[in-house]
Amino acid sequence: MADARRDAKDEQLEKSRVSPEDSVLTTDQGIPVDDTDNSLTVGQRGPSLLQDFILREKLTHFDHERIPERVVHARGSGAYGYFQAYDDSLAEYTRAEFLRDPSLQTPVFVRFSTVAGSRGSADTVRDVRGFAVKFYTQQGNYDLVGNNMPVFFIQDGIKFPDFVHAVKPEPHNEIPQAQSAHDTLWDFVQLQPETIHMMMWVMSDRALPRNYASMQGFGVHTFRLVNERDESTFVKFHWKPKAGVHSMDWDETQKVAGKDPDFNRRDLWERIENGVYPEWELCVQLVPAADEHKFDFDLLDPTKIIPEEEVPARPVGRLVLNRNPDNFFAETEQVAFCLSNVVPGIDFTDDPLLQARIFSYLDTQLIRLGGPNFPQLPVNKPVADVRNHHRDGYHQTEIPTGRAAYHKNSVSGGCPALAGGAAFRHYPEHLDGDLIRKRAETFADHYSQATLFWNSMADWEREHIVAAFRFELGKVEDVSIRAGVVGHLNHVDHDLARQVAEGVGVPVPSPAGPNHGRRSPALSQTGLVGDPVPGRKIAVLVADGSDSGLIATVGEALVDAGAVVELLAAHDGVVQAADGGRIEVTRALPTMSSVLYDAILVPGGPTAIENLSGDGLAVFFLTEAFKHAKPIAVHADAAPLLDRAGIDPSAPGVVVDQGGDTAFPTRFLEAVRAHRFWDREVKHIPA
Ligand code: HDE
Repeated sequence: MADARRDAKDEQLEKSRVSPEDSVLTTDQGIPVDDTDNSLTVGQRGPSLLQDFILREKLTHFDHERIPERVVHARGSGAYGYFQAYDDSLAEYTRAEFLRDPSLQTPVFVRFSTVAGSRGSADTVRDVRGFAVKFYTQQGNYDLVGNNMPVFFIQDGIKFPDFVHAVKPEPHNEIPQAQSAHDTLWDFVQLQPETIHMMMWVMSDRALPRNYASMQGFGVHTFRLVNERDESTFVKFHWKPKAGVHSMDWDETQKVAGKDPDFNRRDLWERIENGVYPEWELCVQLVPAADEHKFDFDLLDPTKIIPEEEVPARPVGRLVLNRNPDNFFAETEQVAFCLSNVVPGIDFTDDPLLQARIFSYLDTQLIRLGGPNFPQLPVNKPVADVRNHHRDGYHQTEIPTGRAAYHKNSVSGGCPALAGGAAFRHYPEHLDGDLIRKRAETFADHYSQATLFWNSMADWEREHIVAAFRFELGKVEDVSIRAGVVGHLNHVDHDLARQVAEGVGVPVPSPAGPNHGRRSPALSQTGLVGDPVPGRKIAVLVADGSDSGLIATVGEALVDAGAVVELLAAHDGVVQAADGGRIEVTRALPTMSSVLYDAILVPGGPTAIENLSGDGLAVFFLTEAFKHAKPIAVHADAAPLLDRAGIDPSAPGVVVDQGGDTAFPTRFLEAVRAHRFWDREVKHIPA
């Protein structure tokens, strides 16, 4: 079978790749250089010379290395892959070939990101994640620039600068970095209730993804699919991860931010290097044009979902990420997503947030990438032919030949000729109205869907949401802002408002009205388990005297299921197994932490257990993993160690091998598949 990673985009990129192999150091002009360590000086201790073009070129290039980071979504990581439609079932709705022709494997580049933090901020902060996909289709580039949450903070793009200024570090002291827990954000929220639905999502575990591979993605806006007859169907795009939707514990994310700020980036990179390719299903919710007004919300309002129980999300294709970029700056930093990049068969709606985005992305690339030729950068270049009369500008890297840079022309034989039937045609929407500056009345309900979200959560999800509001508002200094937010939560659900109010020391408001009681089970992570095992990291705690038999059998079962198994001991090198054999240590305990792993295995061997029980790092490792609701598998010998770590061996997710239990590896694997045991009682655990 042909290597799916060698596609048209990769072949195109190959022409831009420059390898250092078998090369000699030169200047940018190709002049060979034999000393890049010493500048040209007068005598050994004399001044440097202006004529030292080697020094000047090196410094000048360095001085100009930085470009502006993205205004939002500055921190991100990307990868290449492909998209393939399952069948031709969308052919009746859209002219977009990549969506309707199952024989096409369309190359893609995907960039995941956090929103608020700077380029060097930590991955695991409480934030929305960007999920931007560039499809290099044969009809031109299509960019689906989405998030991992299906709604947004605001309804109209004109509010975006206000919102971003509120969530970013405060302007007087540039504090806090990559955090939403500060006064200006929550002040914005209390004064702009359209944010409330999105704030429910941001306070939920969706804002703490375990990895990019287990995040859902959403196009957020309602778009249009347009067919050959110029008929339009409304569409919402969803990405559903094969690995399920999984999150981390809030305490854990904060620790990971220090232990490994690149946690999500590293995970994506390692998965792809290890051949555990992240995969998503593209699903669409289709709404016939005639049904535009049949919902109790406005389809054009980006603070609303279409509940999947009302309009099912129908799977139409598969996205696979299978190749890491060669160079972070050249590819991941310079990739330029633009909402205006649509292909024939996909079109916009009048969603006022979307309308502003169609302008904003192209605009931002012009300053970020320094001019109008950024689509020529290798990562941005379409695999479709590009021919037009645009000329010149900074960084023109192509050499357009011929005399005519205008249309119509006769000197170039009229070329490039107009595209005819294959051309992009805007959906011929009929519009009629007065110019007004006023929010649509159909956008006025800010609470019903926030309530729907709350009602749809499992108990543990609700507990996490309450804890998140308490944490965030607890950091807000102005108590009137806390009370203002609680006032809005009271319209979402009185019990939610009460719990938050009690946590942040503001009065509990009297009930604002009954909860409508509706639920959308598709919103809870409980039902989105998937298969999270491939790529998962399992720590095996070993010491002199460990039973290597159990390590082998359980390790094999885990590795067969795609997990990564690492053996941790007090020191690097080897430890001696109970049977006198050698156990190779993968990493020394002091360099790692439980928060970097998904599950823990402690093999038996009384001496090893005694050794581990005397090692504070090993004991804390277990205590902390237990606190973070992770699966823990131990041999029965480990009882004293569990005791020291404050772990109840009968707690959910603690798998004990009484000795010779052949089902033990399977039982542990099932626990790893379950991801976390959120119902575990951990209040008394100090970690
Ligand atoms: Fe963005 N957004 N955004 N945004 N956005 C940017 O474009 C903007 C919005 C999203 O990996 C910027 O290239 C406006 C919604 C992602 O490179 C900028 C509005 C959604 C990324 C910009 C929105 C997003 C961006 C900054 C309101 C989810 C990262 C740098 C009208 C559906 C793309 C850049 C990447 C990036 C503007 C709202 C997602 C400034 C004006 C809604 C994933 O152009």
